[in-house]
Amino acid sequence: MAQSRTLSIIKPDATRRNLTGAINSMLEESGLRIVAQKRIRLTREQAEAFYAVHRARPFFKDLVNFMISGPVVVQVLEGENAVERNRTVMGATDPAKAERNTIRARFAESIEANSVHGSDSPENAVSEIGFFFTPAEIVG
Ligand code: IDP
Ligand code: MG
Repeated sequence: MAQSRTLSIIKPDATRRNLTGAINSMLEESGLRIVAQKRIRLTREQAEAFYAVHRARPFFKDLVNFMISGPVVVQVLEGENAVERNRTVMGATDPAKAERNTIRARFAESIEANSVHGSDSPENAVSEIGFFFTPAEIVG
């Protein structure tokens, strides 16, 4: 079966509550493999660039402030249909609408502080992975 990759971010609300391991377990149980991972603090410039597609949205400034409010864990996940598989285990953006036993239903604090990011298409996955990782840092 063809393996593909996606970018995941464990957001500051989750690192603050020491949920990195719990979230990684759910990712692994869903069939994804963590093939690169690092804990970093985003700069404001990085957060603005990463979420540039949302620049015009009313929540943009708050979102950037939230994403730089604490450490994040950026990771590359590998598996079959990695983008879709990760979106499924993440759950809906709004935790109130997320399916039971998804990461967001279990852990998210709000629609903004929703614990995880996941790429939304294979094309965006490639560019988002390249935003944080060099090929040598990804060990499949
Ligand atoms: P996604 O993370 O499920 O792909 P997007 O629509 O791409 O959702 O939004 C990016 C991030 O922006 C969300 O994960 C969340 O942190 C934040 N966000 C999205 N919609 C809202 C909103 O209506 N209010 C506040 N923050 C939001
Ligand atoms: Mg998105």
